[in-house]
Amino acid sequence: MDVAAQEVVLVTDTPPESHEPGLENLLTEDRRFPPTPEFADQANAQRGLYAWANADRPSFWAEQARELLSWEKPFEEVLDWSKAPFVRWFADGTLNAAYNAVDRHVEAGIGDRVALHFEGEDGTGRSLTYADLQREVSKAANAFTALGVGTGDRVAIYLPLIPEAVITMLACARIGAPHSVVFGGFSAEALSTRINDAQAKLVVTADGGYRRGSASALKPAVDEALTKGTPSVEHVLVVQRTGQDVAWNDELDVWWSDVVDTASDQHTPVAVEAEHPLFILYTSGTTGKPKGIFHTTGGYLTQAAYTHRNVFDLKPETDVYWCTADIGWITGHTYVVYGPLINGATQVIYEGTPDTPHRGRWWEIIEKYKVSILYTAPTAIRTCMKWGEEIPGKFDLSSLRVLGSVGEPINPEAWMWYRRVIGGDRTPIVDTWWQTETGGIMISPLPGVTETKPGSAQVPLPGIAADVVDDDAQSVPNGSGGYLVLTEPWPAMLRGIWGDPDRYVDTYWSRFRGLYFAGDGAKKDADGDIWLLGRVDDVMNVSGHRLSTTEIESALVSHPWVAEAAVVGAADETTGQAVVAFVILRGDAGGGDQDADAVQTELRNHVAKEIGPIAKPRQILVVAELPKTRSGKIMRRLLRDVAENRQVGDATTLADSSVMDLIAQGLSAPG
Ligand code: 6R9
Repeated sequence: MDVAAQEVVLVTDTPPESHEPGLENLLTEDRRFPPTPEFADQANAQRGLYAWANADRPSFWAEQARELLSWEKPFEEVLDWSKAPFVRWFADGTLNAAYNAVDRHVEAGIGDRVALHFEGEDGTGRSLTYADLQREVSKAANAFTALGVGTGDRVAIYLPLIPEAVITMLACARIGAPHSVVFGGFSAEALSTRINDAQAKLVVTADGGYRRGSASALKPAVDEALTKGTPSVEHVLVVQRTGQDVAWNDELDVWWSDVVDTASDQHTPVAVEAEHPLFILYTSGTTGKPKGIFHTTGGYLTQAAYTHRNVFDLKPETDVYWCTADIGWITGHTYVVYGPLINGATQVIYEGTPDTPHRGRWWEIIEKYKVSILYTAPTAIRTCMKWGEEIPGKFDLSSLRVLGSVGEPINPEAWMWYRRVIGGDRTPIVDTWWQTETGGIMISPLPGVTETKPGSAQVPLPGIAADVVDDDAQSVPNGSGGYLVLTEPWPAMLRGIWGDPDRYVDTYWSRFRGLYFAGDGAKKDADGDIWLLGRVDDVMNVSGHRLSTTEIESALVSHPWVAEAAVVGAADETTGQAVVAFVILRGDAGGGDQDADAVQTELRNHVAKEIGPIAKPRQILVVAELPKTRSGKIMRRLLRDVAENRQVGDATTLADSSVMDLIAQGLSAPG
């Protein structure tokens, strides 16, 4: 059966037996990958970092802040936690983010190092050195100022992943105007809500961008967002990317080529206080209105630079780094813009999709630029698994030396595939747990130090304190599960929810007194290493047993027929909740040739064997796609609607809004 044209299979037989507690499968993972001596010897981060940080956490961070950043006025104060949960770091110091990311490298004599290799989806591209970036960012800063944007004013950014997106973010930082990037795939409605919540004065957009081989328009969404009433907006600045026709409003709209390209390339960065807001970023959130998470300058940049240098073992003189995230996601802020540029890295940015014009596009890019560090999401890895390993096999990936993963728990089998097929069984993998709210990586192996375990993010970084607690906020013993919490303030901590301090306290600090509640389930294994189990809202309760969606998904993906799986709990008269699984079969491994019943039986038995009969899905639905947000998170809420035969709820944050129709059509088709 062809993967693209699969029919949906629906089985509704007996509920799973309820006599097995099970669910130990992730904890019995016994594959281990110690760092090679060669890697360990040359690594930026050595084991001693943990002891150093543990000895005095605030001074450790102060050292990092002094070493990794250039301050206009050095700070004396380090941490102020006296008004917890509102935090201040390095508060009496001043600095500028764009100066740190760009100018100081030019001053240090490395202005001709490439900062960005831009690869357009259409095959066009250009490379910008740090000196180029300094000129471009200065021009944009002058133009924004001329358009009336001052220090403290907010700028909304609605752009494809092109150099102007990075330039715009840095130009905002240069004048101290907090940016609010809205992912280009979001609707006009989502855009207008975010513009209004932040009261943005300027919107920077483009005529369009290239996606899946064609020019897709962006400006019409801005035009529509503005018709909904956005009184704060004074100008819309439009980059010409595709050359497609746009509607024009003479009072508001200005072309980038008219005002930025013609502006002076000399500009003095505005030094701001360490606690000056650098950006607002709205999180998709499963319920309620989106939260405008805001980050400030000194602490955020310290952790961005520190984690980027140590977790990816960055050697700025020789590495070519590529993070595949869009700038509309926090990963794009911290690990495309601020972390790498502050560290003087050379990096690749790619505008388009991995399968345009062919499914080897990413691997071709790695071969072309000799990428040595790759940072991507489990969803992308599983998609590539589904397409088959012969595709990456056609390219020379020998330049790679570190691989990273972020966004969701990575299933052990996807981890193994990533290491073997992409990493040539040679590269360390860093599975990095963090959130929009944490600003930077929090839990991750260190590539020259940690013996890695497929599927586990393992240990808090030096300087970070995390724990797993039970309902009463008590630390759980090794071998048990509970909720992930952060127990000490960290420099890149969110400073709040824009305009709503109470919601900040309620959401993150009320569940457990004095602890930051991350909203993720987690377990500690026998060694005390942390395994992330998905959002707490995704935990199911089947016959009184708490089952994690991640564990069952990992069990399904460990079967050779399965490329991707999403599991939800659906209301069930007998068991309270029942497990419903949505699976995508692998084209290359026999799964596609099986008939529906065989797939059902085989996969249900497989889950029973891997985890226990309690975890057997009541239904397994074979689908061609899963509904995902742009950052690759499966929207289980929508699948739950399907599993419970409800009308599908709000799907506006889906990367591809047609997916739910596809699933619904499949369900009603005979089969
Ligand atoms: C960076 C980012 C945050 C949520 C987080 C968790 C999930 C991210 C993960 C992971 C397991 C990892 N998550 N990384 N779960 N292992 N390595 O993704 O930020 O979009 O705010 O999402 O993503 O559930 O709470 P954000």
